[in-house]
Amino acid sequence: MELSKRKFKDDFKRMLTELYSMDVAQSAVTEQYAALGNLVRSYCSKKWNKTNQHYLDKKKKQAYYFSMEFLLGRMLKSNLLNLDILDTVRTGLKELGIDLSVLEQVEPDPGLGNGGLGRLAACFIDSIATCEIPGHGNGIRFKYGLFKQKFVNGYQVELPENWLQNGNVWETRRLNMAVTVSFYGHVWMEKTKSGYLIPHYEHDQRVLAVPYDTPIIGFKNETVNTLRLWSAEMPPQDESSDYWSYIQQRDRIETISEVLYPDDSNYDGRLLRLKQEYFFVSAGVQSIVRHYRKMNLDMTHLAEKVAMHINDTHPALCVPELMRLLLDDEKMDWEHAWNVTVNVMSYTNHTIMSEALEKWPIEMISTLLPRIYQIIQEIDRRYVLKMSTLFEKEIVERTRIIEGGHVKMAHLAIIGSHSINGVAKLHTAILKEKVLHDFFIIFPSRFNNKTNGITQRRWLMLANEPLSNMICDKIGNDWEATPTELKMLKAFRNDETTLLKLGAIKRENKARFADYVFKTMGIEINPDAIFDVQIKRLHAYKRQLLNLLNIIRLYLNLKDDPTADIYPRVFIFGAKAAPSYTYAKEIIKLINSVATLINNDQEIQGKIKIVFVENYGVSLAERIIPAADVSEQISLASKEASGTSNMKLMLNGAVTLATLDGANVEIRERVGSENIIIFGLTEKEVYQYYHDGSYHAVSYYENNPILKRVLDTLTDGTIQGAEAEGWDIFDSLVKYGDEYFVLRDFEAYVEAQKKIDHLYRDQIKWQRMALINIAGAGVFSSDYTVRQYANDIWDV
Ligand code: GPU
Repeated sequence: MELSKRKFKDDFKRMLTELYSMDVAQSAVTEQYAALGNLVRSYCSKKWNKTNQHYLDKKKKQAYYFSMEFLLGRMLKSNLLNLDILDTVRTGLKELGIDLSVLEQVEPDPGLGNGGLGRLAACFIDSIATCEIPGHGNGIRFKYGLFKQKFVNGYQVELPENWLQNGNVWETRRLNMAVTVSFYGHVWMEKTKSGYLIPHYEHDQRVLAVPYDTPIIGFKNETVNTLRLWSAEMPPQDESSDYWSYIQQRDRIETISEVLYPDDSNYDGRLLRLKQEYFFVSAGVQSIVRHYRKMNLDMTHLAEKVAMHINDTHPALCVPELMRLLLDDEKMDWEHAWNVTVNVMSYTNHTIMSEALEKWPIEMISTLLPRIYQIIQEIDRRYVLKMSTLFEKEIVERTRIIEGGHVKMAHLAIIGSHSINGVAKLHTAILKEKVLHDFFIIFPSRFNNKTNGITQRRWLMLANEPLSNMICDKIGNDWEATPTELKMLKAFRNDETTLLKLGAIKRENKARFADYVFKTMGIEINPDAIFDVQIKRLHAYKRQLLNLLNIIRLYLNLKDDPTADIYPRVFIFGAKAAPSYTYAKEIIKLINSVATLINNDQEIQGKIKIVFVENYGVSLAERIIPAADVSEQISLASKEASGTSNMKLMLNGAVTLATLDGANVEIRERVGSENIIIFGLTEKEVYQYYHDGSYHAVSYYENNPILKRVLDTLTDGTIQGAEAEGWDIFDSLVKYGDEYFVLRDFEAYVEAQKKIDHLYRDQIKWQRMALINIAGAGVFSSDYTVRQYANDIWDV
């Protein structure tokens, strides 16, 4: 947008006066932040309204991304960038004596997600608006985001994250668009003379779903889409109800949108979670159908105007909920309603891990959602009836929705969608060949791949301005709109000046991060050391342990010989564990204990250090990623569906140290095997081990003396303060079979780490690798990913 510095300064001062009756000198940073936030919102409000009006006037088909999680991160700078007023605002504020970067920190980081899945949803809605695709997010306005992590004596402690405490400048409450969601009670079907079945709900509990809308601003364009998050409230009071039962009832209802479940890739079958899922699904589907009705079109053509996307199985109840509205409200017959539903719905699978697959006990669903359960039963009955004529009994039994006393949500999502996608080529192949093979036999054409992506705006232009500026100096700014243009950087692969400049920028970013670490944690780290980064949820399959075992090995080397030629290294971890995931919490404690041991051992002269940042999240990622030299992507092959931090880190010039898992495979395709360090078992080898059961972890312990010595430190008192954890972890690896092949991959990992130590010493060579990684990262822009969704799946 057009905005002069002068106008901005006037607007800003006026806003401060309007909101707080203050001038700049009197105001506190919190007030300045709120004034700026409100101003930015007012700047986009016209475009927002116009976008909506345009969609309505042109009767545009719109996509709705249903997701339990949207891990947005702070919005202020991102909105300024996308409105193309970042520089104007920054210098305008400076002239008023205000530092924009200080105001940025005032904004709470809304943690409405656990990890990759939620952050993907956030990158997607940013890209959807940027690519001028008519598409919106639909989710829950959790009062409490993901817990705040603290370390107390090295143990993870969870504290509530009250992100809404000081209000949220970006949202608009729209009470007039509230809808009612119904739980419990009984349904009975009345057959009318004309043959329709009309449901009657008795004694059901009604919840008012109130939408809060946040504008999602496209990058330097006219599109402003909507993220609609629903909040659960008490419906208008019934005269007859008594006061105290009203209060109790209100509390019960508000609990629905109170807190995000802190589980990542793990299923927790609690009733409240099922309530949350149905709550935002029903509210979203109802409001979409209501909006469609405004256009006065026939309901049988819904799929021509609406696409609904099911982000993992959490919103799978979209399928029976749309059926319910079409059957009960629109009086459509089953076949037509089913046809419409399947054409509207699409589903993304984000994991092959069985512990993440949702399956709800029949009695839970049928009690909480009686009408929905009837519909699921009918979907299941018809599925079995139809497929039994075409396929063997066994395959139909294995793929049906209701089985073994449970409703299988993935089966519901697959049967009810016209498209099922995985999130990286390897992941999709495993779905087709292994995990969802039965479904692939039945619905081969529904399966497709959409490799994940990340937005280069947040993860390069905002997080790493020095690098972003340097890239513009070298190749201009076409890459901002067309990220594959980053490939032009390759022209500089042999230009020493460019390579050294790249190294200098990285060095500055590392120094800035080192300052931050010193100020916040009191740990001194050397910006000339290799910054080796593993940032992701703590999960056994992601193998933070493999990283740790190598660190212990290095430490033992240095203890044997303090002059050993080890290139200085800082190992940086960021990871939250689900509060109930004991093993993951034990690993956190162990890493922290090893950190205490190593960081305080004078003898090793600071050659290796461990920094485990507290409360890892989007804002911390924005500080760490620009400072990373090495990107650890070391999951057991086949287990990481895609990964997205791998893409963010390469985009910032880190070299990937990886197994051939998830999107790492495609990163290698882009940069060539000389510019990525690959090690470890392949997916085929892992499946072979499963097949022949021939993995015996204990023999690796017994036959590799280095590994044995490392593992023994877990139990021999070397690592103080984590004795119980050390034993549990030792046993999990040596005694209980080492589920994720940590010991099997140890030697290969050590060799790969040695290679990095060696490569880094030649800075020209290293920075060339960094450059080629940046140049190859363009294809992983979520702008491309969402265009593929829009073209191949949503048809918008
Ligand atoms: N993922 Br299932 C999550 O972050 N949470 C989940 O509950 C499930 C999957 C991740 C995958 O682990 C990661 O590999 C992928 O890149 C990401 O989803 C986005 O697809």
